[in-house]
Amino acid sequence: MSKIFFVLNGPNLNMLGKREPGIYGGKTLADIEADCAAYAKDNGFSIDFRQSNHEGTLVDWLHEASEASAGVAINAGAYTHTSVALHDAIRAIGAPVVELHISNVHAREEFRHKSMIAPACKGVICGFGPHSYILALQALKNLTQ
Ligand code: CA2
Repeated sequence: MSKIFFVLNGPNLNMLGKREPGIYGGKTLADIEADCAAYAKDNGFSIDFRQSNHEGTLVDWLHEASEASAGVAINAGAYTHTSVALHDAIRAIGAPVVELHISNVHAREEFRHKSMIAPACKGVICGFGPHSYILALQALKNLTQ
């Protein structure tokens, strides 16, 4: 059976493509999911792509990923900058986790420069637009081969 990676998305990412195209581009989250699924298929693995606006749900999904996946790519949205709960959940699971962002958070407001989850992750990818998702999946593939 092929390897599965979870791709988890946090708050407001369901709004992609509908507002703020100058920062996040014109693709919807469904477009990004389709790109990730196509990349996964080309590379012999599969993805489980999810979005929630709720911190606890993301914690539950990280726990689930520990049993059900080979690794996690996470765009935790604004929870990146605030969530000790996500930091602890990432530390608690065995699967490798890659943090990703569409925008270059370091070129934006100062409150986006700090990631609560980065120290718990294998690495961080940001600033490449929706292609950041593909780069995160490529990193997971390399980490788990
Ligand atoms: O650049 C990223 O991927 C972010 O994780 C996006 C988050 C932001 O809080 C992070 O600092 C960086 C925001 C999620 C998307 O928010 C939208 C708001 C309005 C319209 C469309 C998307």
